[in-house]
Amino acid sequence: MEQENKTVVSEVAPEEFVKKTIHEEVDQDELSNYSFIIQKLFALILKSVSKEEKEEVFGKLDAEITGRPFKVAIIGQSGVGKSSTLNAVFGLNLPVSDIKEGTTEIIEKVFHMRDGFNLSIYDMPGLLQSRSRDKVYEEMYKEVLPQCDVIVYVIKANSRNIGDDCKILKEVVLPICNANSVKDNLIIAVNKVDIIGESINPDDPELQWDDFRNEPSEKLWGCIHKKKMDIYEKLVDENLVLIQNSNALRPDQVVFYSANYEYNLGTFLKAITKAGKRGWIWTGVMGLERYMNNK
Ligand SMILES: Nc1nc2c(ncn2[C@@H]2O[C@H](COP(=O)(O)OP(=O)(O)O)[C@@H](O)[C@H]2O)c(=O)[nH]1
Ligand SMILES: [Mg+2]
Repeated sequence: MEQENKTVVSEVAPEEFVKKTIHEEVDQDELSNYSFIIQKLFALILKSVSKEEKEEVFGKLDAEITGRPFKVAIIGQSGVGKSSTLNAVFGLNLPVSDIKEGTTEIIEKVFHMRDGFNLSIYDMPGLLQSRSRDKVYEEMYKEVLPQCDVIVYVIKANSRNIGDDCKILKEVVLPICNANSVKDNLIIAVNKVDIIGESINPDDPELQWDDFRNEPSEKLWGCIHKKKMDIYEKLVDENLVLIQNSNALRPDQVVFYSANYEYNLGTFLKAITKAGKRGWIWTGVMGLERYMNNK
């Protein structure tokens, strides 16, 4: 295992980024149930097929699943909930609020899940820090995003203005995705829907999250819905989300959820499943089991 060094933010703009890979072991207890759902499904479908054909299909399936890791890039400003989202959606145990501002390292964290399946995570900083640093980050995005099966861009639902995020998505992230034919891998993840009410009126108990039922009250649900529509409207205005434009995202590539309350993760999972060519692998291999255990 490689040693992780603390990055010291220097005043001088760095010329380039550094790449390193850290391997992490995952607690096997929770994951002891051998055989992935996708393999079980294939076994059922192929019940009456010859042994040779079955072996061929399983060989190809195994190559897809274990032949290379499932790669996820997560982008967003510090504090939007990137680590919390990875923990909630992918069942990880990353430190939250682990401020790592200004790093110019590309760190690939490889999680050895089970039965040869590996999950690779790239935790990427958001742009608009400083012009020189943004240049390096943009180069980092160009290097990493084309390799990823899922690219998650995290926004806070309680932001007053998502203009900056729209600008980054429109001018940097989406063009990189389109240039590398990975636009379908991109998910705009709108986190922290639980605190939309608090940012409207912190004293209104009806706008507080219902911890007991783990869902919004009717009044808060109304606010969340309104916010959702406002965000969609902005994304459509900016040509980021459009149904009849092959360079824009589909509406279902935008998900609204709460990482802390693990609320609406089903929608997130659906978006991952539909992502690009390999999104289904996560659901078939790990996600569906995790989702079913969660509900
Ligand atoms: N209320 C609320 N807080 C959240 C949510 N997700 C993350 N947070 C909090 O936001 C802070 C930053 O989260 P973290 O995952 O470290 O953000 P990162 O810097 O983007 O990785 C922490 O205090 C989290 O507990 C959420 O869904 N709801
Ligand atoms: Mg983090």
